[in-house]
Amino acid sequence: MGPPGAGKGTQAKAVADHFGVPAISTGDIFRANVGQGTPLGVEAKRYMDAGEYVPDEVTNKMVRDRIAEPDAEKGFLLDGYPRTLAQVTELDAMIDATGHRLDAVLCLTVDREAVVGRLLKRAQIEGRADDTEDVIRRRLEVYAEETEPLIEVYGERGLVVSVDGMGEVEEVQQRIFDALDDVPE
Ligand code: B4P
Repeated sequence: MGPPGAGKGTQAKAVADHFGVPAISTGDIFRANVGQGTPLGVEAKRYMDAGEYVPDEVTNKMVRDRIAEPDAEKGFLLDGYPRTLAQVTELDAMIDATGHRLDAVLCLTVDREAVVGRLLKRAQIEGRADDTEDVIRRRLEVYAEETEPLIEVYGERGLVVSVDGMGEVEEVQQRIFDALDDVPE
């Protein structure tokens, strides 16, 4: 978990590889569908381009289907999900139904100026439609309204592992591994 530009996608792959599980990124799945022009992609694009969240029903169904795939049988890392309270409830139900357990909720903390700078830099390299200054501002607002409160929800369950996301990618990665070492098996 973390605001747009915190480094979620950047770090997720390395953490998932380390634990030998797939990294399931809702943003990546949406972008792949947008690229292929599927009905899901056409619907998601409208929201993503405006900096809004894709509706919960659509996102929840997509994650439920992805988690049911064989490579997720032994566990998985979720990148960018859950982002709303309704998604938390749905994830709880999915976890119960599949016999999995939520081990930790990793939260990357970063300064607002740093995330804006990172996303504007990515805009120059990748040209993502949601990396313009106006859309970034909206994404940060939506994050504060919808997703930040979830940190308290998971904090009350004792699951939050907070990691400083400032600094070089490798430095942040090392902090993540150190913090996860302290999570009980
Ligand atoms: P995401 O794909 O999750 O986009 P993001 O929040 O920008 O994070 P991302 O993982 O891409 O970026 P990162 O911080 O790694 O979501 C995109 C959209 O999809 C959402 O706005 C929403 O519309 C939709 N969506 C996704 N999940 C949803 C859900 N559950 N419910 C509803 N809608 C959903 O990296 C950003 C940049 O920073 C990169 O260029 C990276 O290279 C750079 N960077 C990373 N770490 C750095 C470091 N330490 N130093 C310098 N640069 C760094």
